[in-house]
Amino acid sequence: MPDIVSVPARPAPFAFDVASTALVVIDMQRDFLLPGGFGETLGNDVALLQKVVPPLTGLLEAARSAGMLVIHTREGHLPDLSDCPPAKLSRGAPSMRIGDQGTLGRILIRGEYGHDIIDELAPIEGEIVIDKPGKGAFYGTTFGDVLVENGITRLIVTGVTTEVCVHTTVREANDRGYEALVVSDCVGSYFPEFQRVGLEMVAAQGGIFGWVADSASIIAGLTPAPLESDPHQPAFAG
Ligand code: TIU
Repeated sequence: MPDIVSVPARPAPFAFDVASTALVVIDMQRDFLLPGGFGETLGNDVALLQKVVPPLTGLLEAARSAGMLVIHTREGHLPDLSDCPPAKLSRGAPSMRIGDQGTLGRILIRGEYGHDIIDELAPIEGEIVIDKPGKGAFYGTTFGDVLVENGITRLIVTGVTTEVCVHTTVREANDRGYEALVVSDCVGSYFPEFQRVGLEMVAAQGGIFGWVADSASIIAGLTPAPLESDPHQPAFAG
């Protein structure tokens, strides 16, 4: 694999080297993807997020094989809700509120079954998990310190939802000087229109706060091309 990988992206190719780039997987939690969780209490059709899982599984595998740092995040609160702003707790008219007992455990509470990452994308040994109380990965967490400690300057960002936690994190990253690539088929929204426009917003105006590419382009860049067979050699030695 070349030291520097360049992938086709909007608004321009995105170049990165594996050693200084992290794959960030945002909030792929049961609370957002499965019936009975936080996402459903807000009135959303959580099935819409399932399409993210197969391409993200493929990208995660490619990143792991390439030796890239993988960082997962989880949105959620302490059991006593001391880290949940009253405005977040009281907002809207959900069917259940944060901290209420649901079928996957207490809604959006750390340590509960629903708060954890879906089985298909479960972190493996050596991967970092950042628990965050807000929408952005930097607010109230050690995420920024982890990036500095690991010499990370570029982020490949995936997860849910595109216009909420992905956008907030990418905007926070941009303001801190990081270059972030959002993976179009590895981020998802409960609103197809927000998905489309959310991706456009990132790359518009010359990439006002990031880049956008699909997972196939990144996987192709991370995966060494097979060696060309020599046409002068017989296919079988024997
Ligand atoms: N509701 C919604 O679209 N998203 C969130 O509340 N959190 C995340 O995006 N993770």
